Amino acid sequence: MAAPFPNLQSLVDMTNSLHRDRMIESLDTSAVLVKRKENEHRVRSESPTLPAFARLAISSRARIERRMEGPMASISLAPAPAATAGCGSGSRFAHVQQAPEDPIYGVTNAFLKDPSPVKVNLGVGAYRTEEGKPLVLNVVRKAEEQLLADKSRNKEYLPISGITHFSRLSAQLILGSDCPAIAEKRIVTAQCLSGTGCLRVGGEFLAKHYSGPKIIYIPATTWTNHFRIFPNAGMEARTYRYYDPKTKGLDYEGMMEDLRAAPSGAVVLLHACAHNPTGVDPTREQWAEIQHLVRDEKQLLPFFDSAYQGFASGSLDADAWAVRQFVNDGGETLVAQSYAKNMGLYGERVGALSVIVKDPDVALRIESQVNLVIRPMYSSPPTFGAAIVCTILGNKALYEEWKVELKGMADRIISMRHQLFDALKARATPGTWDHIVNQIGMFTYSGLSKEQVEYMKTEYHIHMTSDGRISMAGLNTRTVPQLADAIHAAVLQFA
Ligand code: PGU
Repeated sequence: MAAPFPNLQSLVDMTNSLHRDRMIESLDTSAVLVKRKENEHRVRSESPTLPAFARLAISSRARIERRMEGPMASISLAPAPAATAGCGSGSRFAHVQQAPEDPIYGVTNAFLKDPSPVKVNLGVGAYRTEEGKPLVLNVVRKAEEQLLADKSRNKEYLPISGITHFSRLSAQLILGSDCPAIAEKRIVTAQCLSGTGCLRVGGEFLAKHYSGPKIIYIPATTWTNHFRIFPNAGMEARTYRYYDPKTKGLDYEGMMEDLRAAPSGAVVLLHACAHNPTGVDPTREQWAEIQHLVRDEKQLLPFFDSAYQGFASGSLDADAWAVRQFVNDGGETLVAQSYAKNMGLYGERVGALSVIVKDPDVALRIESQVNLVIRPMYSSPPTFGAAIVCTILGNKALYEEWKVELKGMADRIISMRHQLFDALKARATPGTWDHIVNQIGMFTYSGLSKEQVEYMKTEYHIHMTSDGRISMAGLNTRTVPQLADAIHAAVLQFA
């Protein structure tokens, strides 16, 4: 019978060499860090001020190198010393570094770990009821019941680009049912995995097939995931100025200047409405000038991220206004739509990516290439969430009911803005707080500093992202005073 390790010596050699490589690598890392520190402080390596840690790293490396020149047998197969075992010695993944925590999911993790009974999560942009509970819309429940009762439904794979009916209804929702691009078949819409999936697929399609510069301009202050999605998709990400902390409003001049300086034909990411995290949107006059710059001056390609249609104003049409202006001028445009917030389908991962072009033949070819991006990524999208959307958008009564529920969510958020503003006024909290009522959508970009946010977490168990963003949808009448007290104390503490 063959021995379990036919060549024990080669196993010993392999393990030893892994240990050695890991040790040398980690010591080299230490030496590099030390070198950097040396440069920073202009400390010469022979200087007696060289830290003990540095001397140890350098001498240990020399020792190990000397040792490895001797017979392999002199190194035992014993477990690696504690110091290297800690960094995963022996594993082919030992070099893997701990990734930084996601700025938004990290808040949820900290909230879950907080044992306080009064803790409040104002981090993630997810709607909560006045009772602080996640909400499943009534229309969604009704659609689910209809779907479950329909025994003709099956679990077959969807086509690569999802349910065709879903795509048509989604395009109509964002562009308006009278949109010429739809009638002229100059549009390709694919069902993707919520807003993130649309942006990722759209980004990769552009990286592979866009004839202009593969550079996307992203607002300097934006949803943090944008900065990962596009480079991962193969696009170079650059920023344009967007938010002015002094005015807590749009840095319109800065934005125009940066877009004017972009290479002609570059892609520009625009938030369709309710800019995340700032809650600051351009006015309609400013949009018209942005459109002129994008289309006529620079031939930029607009890529709209629409994650909050209906959430900003309570009106689906008003919140789609900017997108429709661009699409209806006949120019080419991409749109990523999410149903996470406006239908509360967060975890169902339902979204639609539309590419609107000038020519129906081009649209057909684009469709084939978008499919080729999707197929090796996740093959085809999930069924149930999109079926819910189809049921609601395809049924007049349910659609009307949805609009009422959507407005209800938007109105509750707006009412939270007023309650928080009034509570700070009542406390005479130093500073101006008008932006709480002036900003639009799910978030207030409070202007609170990292230190203030940290203080509010430890002293008041209020959890929010470190940039001072408050998810207003997570607030309710009961928690407004707690937040106002926390803000008041934080402002006084770090005046
Ligand atoms: N685009 C913007 C501007 C967003 O704010 C979000 C979600 C998305 C796209 C993607 O949403 P999907 O769920 O993929 O449709 N931003 C939320 C949700 C949490 C997160 O970071 O994914 C937020 O809290 O900012």
